[in-house]
Amino acid sequence: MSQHLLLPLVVFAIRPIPGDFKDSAFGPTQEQPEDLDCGRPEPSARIVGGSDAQPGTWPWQVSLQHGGGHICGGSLIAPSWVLSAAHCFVTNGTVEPAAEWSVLLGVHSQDGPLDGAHARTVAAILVPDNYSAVELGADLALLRLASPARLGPAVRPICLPRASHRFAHGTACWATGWGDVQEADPLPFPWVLQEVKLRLLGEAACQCLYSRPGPFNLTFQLLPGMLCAGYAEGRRDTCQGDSGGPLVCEEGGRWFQAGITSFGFGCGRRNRPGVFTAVAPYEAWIREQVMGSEPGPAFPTQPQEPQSGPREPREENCTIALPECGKAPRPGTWPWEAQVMVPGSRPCHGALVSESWVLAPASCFLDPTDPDDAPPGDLGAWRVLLPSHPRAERVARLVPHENASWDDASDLALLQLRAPVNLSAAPRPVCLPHPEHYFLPGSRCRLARWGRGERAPGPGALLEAELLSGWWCHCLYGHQGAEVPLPGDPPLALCPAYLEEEEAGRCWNDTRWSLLCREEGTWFLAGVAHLSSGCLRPRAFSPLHAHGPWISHVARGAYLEDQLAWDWGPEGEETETHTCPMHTEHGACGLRPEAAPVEVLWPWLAEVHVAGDRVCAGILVAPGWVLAATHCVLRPGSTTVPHIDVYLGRAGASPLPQGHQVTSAPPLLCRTGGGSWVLVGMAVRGSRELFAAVSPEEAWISQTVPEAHFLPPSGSPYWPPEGSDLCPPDLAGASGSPRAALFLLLLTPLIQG
Ligand code: 4AZ
Repeated sequence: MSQHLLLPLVVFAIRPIPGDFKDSAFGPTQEQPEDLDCGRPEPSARIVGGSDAQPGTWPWQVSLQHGGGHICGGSLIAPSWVLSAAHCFVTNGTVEPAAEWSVLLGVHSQDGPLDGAHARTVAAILVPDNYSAVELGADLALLRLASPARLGPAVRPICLPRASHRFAHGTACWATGWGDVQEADPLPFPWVLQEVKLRLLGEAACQCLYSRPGPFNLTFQLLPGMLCAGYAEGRRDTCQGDSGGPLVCEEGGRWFQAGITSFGFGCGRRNRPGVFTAVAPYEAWIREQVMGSEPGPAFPTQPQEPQSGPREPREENCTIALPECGKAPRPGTWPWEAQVMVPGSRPCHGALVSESWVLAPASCFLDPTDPDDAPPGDLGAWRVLLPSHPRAERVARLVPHENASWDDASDLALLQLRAPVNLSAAPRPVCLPHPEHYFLPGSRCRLARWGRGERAPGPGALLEAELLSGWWCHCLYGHQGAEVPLPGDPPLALCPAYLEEEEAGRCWNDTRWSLLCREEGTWFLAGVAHLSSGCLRPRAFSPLHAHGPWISHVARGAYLEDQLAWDWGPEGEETETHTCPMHTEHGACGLRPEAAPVEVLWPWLAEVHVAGDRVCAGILVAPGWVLAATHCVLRPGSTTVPHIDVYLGRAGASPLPQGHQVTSAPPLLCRTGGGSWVLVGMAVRGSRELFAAVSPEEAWISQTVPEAHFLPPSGSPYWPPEGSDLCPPDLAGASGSPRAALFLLLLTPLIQG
């Protein structure tokens, strides 16, 4: 074969013109000695889920360099021509100057030169006129080299398919490149060229996969001139940095380039195969661009008998692509629940995230207060118990998160099992969210045991929870003036509302939970509770989104799953930018969760039970203080303070005991422009409609309760447009309105648990 490659250029000059080329079908006996030999690597011996290529296996693979680094892949199609993707070179509709690019040929590892490796500058970059954006097709480009490549064992051209060439669905082809090995996970040093075997998918199958639920309202229309390759289950794929590189298929002992790596949704995701520019439909365009250049690319005739894959398009559907993670036969029995048994300590609860890896809090195994605490060396005695799995699994490796010892939100470790377990109905891994996953307010969630925490006490062991609005939770735990992140940005915290702690009236400080949220019947590990959230309720859970890349980097093959539900209604409340209101060390004041069980709708409302028979409304103004109307607390003429009980977090939720008399003392709350609620007035004795303004009492209240928060002048209530029946403006000034007679109740520590 090598003698063909070393043919002198003059022989190429008498090569048949492309139109006549179809007769020169290749094959050992039919080959014309004067043809540019293509698609034959020297016999010899990122890609996501691939492996290191052997040197010389893919001699047409080139690296396109810009600013001194690898940007895209490409393929050598003729000594002076490289085929790549348009999107590598087009910015804001303009093709970048060719002079800024160079081409590395014959490279195996980007670290060092190989025999025969060399570089060429680029003389011209040609992009089809109808290219505008990757998802609209025509994503291909031709690069004319300033001088021809030196062909040799490490540098050879690939064969191009004619327009009539048909690659059968199901054919196993290969994609190559130096791209990322996972989303946001670059190929590590020494950057050895990666190869991955991908199956060609039929148009219907690809469209069907891309129509399956995904984040937001993802829709994608496969267009003519595109082809898909990969697997419904994901895992093997091209990724960022592979773009422009070739997808090649062997037919009759020769390699043809079927596609150019173009795009996809993420990398290696289930139901999201890679999308390639199909090369065959662009035969005419390529010939037109290279016209007059000798030797030009070779378009050998397709062999009559393809060696792999059926010729006829197979009818394909995509029903097999359902998630394999996160399916639980019934809530509360979790097939991913893992217990890590370390001799001498209580079992540590974690979650199975793939056949070989368990995620658990690092603090189960490391002392979080001692950053120098070395991970335990002897894992030999550790065992992992999994549901419906008779054997206790051994642990091969413990990988703590790099920030585990100082950052609560990163209190995570991955444990690798010595041997992978067989996945079935149980054990089965939980699904993990990608970084842009957005758990919708109102999502049905559950709390599950996590770490060494005790089982939650009390009767409500099911621990059902409902996710509250992201904006509310972000502001409760965030800082005053903080901007609420848009969906997709990892939120600071996830706040689920659940009843158990509220009912028990105390805070289970030593109980740790993970937060599981369900989408379309599939459970995701959405977050884990950190201990430091104290007793501020609802508790904050650290979202797991941000850790997806770390988990999949360590535990290759962890089940990161696309968002399966995304429709949050027409208002798009969560997509609006918000700024967090007034904030104290106890959280933001005046925030009312939008989607919440009724008892937390007015989270500052207190039931004040006086002398066992009267009930009136109080307002929580600081963690230890409730404000109530004097007439509610004291009998007329009496100065003796009766016995008072205050109930929080249940206002209006529970029926009052027989014989209780409800004393009328409703508070008046108004909403500020910033979205927080402010106490404006307290009802005067005997009225439900007439309110005494609270603001004249500011000095007295703030003297008694320094933690109470008063809105600064700029934060005055937002007066709705005329005609609205909310908060009439004359109440704000309070002049002429009755004086409030108020009582501040100092609470006993019961409230803090
Ligand atoms: C990219 O950004 C890219 N998984 C290339 C291929 C794929 C996704 C992204 C397909 O260059």
